[in-house]
Amino acid sequence: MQAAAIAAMAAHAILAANPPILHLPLSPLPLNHSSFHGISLSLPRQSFSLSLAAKKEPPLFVVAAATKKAVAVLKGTSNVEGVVTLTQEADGPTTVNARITGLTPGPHGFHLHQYGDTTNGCMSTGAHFNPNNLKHGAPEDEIRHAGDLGNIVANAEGVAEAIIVDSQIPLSGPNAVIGRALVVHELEDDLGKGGHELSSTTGNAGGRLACGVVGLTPV
Ligand SMILES: [Cu+2]
Ligand SMILES: [Zn+2]
Repeated sequence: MQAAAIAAMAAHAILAANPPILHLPLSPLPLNHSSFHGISLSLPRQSFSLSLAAKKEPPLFVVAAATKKAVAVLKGTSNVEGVVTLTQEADGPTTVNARITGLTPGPHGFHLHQYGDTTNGCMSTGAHFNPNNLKHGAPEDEIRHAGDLGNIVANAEGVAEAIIVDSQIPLSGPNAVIGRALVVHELEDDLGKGGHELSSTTGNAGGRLACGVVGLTPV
């Protein structure tokens, strides 16, 4: 409700700002008849101050700062499946809410991969999302792929439920993860510290059990 109200106010602000901006082209009017001088002289002055005010508080910024929500439905060739939601308030961190079933009990690597392409199953989602060209790591590491979300842990029933808060997987802007894919792996992600040749690229997390493309959903 609050976000809708802000959006409505922003929409109103845009509408209210439009007439003064539209008045600007009227400034050549002083070339017209002398009887209109009084009006045409005062109008540009008014529109100048109003358009300055509009620049100070761009209404579009308010709209862009509203809550954003996305969802990924994970599926694969096994019976592993799940639903993951991603929510971001303004420019804050993204909260990932995951529930994945059909896993073997224990930790499983969980990453945001580069592409939302599942033409060849989870294999075509590419490598870990890595806009800063760094090595694989843990979510809390400074040196990590943006897509490194660590491990999710399945219980004895094979169900993994996790809430992850991360600031490197925004839902808008140049590094937005909309259109990319979430992948859950066969094995534990060693977070780059396992000493395996794959540790610095994939955390040696094994096969890709299920994946899903991150898409926008209503807030
Ligand atoms: Cu992965
Ligand atoms: Zn990684």
